[in-house]
Amino acid sequence: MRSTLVFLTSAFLCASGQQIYDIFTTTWDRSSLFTYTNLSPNPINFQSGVAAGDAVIDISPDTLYQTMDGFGATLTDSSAKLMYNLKNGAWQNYWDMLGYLFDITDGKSSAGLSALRIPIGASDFSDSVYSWDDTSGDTSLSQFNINSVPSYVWTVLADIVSVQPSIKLYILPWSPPGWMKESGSMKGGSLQTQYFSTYANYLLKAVQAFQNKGYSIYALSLQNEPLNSDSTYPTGYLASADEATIGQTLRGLLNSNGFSSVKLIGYEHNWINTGEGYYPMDVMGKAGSSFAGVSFHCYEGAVGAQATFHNAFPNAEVHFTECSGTLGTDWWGDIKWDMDNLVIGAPQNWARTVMNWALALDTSGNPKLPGNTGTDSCGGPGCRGMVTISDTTWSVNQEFYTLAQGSRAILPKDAGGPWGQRIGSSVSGNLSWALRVNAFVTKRTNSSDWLRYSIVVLNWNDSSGGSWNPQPVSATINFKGVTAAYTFPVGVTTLWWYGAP
Ligand SMILES: *[C@@H]1O[C@H](CO)[C@@H](O)[C@H](O)[C@H]1NC(C)=O
Ligand SMILES: *[C@@H]1O[C@H](CO)[C@@H](O)[C@H](O)[C@H]1NC(C)=O
Ligand SMILES: CC(=O)N[C@H]1CO[C@H](CO)[C@@H](O)[C@@H]1O
Repeated sequence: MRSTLVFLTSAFLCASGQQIYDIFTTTWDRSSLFTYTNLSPNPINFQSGVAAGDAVIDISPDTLYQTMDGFGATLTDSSAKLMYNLKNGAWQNYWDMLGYLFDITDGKSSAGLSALRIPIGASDFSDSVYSWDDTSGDTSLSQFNINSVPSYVWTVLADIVSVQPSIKLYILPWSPPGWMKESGSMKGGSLQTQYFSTYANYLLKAVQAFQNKGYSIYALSLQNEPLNSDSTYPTGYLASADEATIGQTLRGLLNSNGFSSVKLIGYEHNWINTGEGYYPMDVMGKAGSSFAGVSFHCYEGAVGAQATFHNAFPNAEVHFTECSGTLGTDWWGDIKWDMDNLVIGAPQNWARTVMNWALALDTSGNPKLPGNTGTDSCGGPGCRGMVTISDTTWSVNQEFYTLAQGSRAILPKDAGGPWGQRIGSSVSGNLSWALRVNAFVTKRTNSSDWLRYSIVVLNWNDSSGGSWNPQPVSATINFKGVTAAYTFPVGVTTLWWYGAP
């Protein structure tokens, strides 16, 4: 009896082939907001003889690109402070929020953020200007103190890691300690040559200090936005040749202190300066064996710069580590831009990560560094956090929905199992322009289990002849010789199916 049952089950699987059961949807009119639909018991079948839709999505499962590290945001001091206050004021709301943001468990309707950027010292979203060693001239770094970080950061980090123990931590300073700079201040200026090796040791100590607190560091950068020196908040200029030099020293220090797995990431700045000889190219050209790759921000240039870099250094990693929403902008317009350029565009241009700037801010884009009220950092209307926290309540913004829709497509199917890897996809047909599509395969712990194939789709067919006219698109998905039909609403859709390895 038992063996008959097993036989019937596998016969059923073979006969039915791939099926779509799981769909997450966010629509332009917000009638669906990262809404999960389970089609059971009426899945969409992949079969032969299905007529082509108005848009035809072809999946190329054998065209394999980069494996994803995941989606995320930056835990600034300000974000941590707001989250900590939420914990004290409304314990259950806080834990609900952390679960919705960070739980990667298969089958959960949560974003499963898996990359977290943490400043080493103050940023423009801190209560005060501080580094982890503010003792002038302390070249032995005897006064180095990781607990100069406000304690609420450690509380919130511990809670995040309790929800998502495999989260990848990316750490980096907004400035070296002021005394190492010719300006004498963390606000602008550049590192003095005489402190290059001291600074490398400072960064090694940061990695060691996290390790001593129980956190393994995944990646380390030498300077946030090294071409931005601003006298109103922690920033620092660091020339590409100097980043290469210090990176080589730091790589040696990390390797000889048991941190050879910590990735060094260069550049950390905008989608410009990517021609031959420019910053990211220069760092990799001079110190390519010390750096795993480089990371980009969104505030200038276009995402295609990532591909320009990749083509010059095909073995180097590309990360996308910062973009911020602006308060008061159009919700659906932001969804379209973020999907096109970040959630779909960045991985299609080789990024392994897609990160928003602030994890959390209040309704006014605060709290900012006191005195930093000008237009220099998050000026004008202010920056929007991925989450808005207002006293004891929290809500998520457009940046949450786009990243969540992307993240669910690449999270491990098996606990502790492999992450999603980008695969080939293309769109044709009369309405091909209406869809932006990216595709991934997630491998399994047991090599005989079926692989998960997922697609993330933006339908931005929202107007015709200049007038507002949101239209769903009847599409077909071609996969290994069979076809599934699905009508994509105007908005974002993430769906998946399983296929034999
Ligand atoms: C595209 O439109 C043309 C003309 O309207 C039609 O003949 C053709 O079948 C359409 N193709 C697809 C793939 O829908
Ligand atoms: C992998 O899955 C196959 C088929 O279900 C099973 O027979 C095998 O025992 C599994 N292997 C492991 C290591 O779990
Ligand atoms: C702008 C535009 O061309 N919109 C198209 C959206 O899709 C419908 C059909 O589903 C077309 O009729 C519209 O022209």
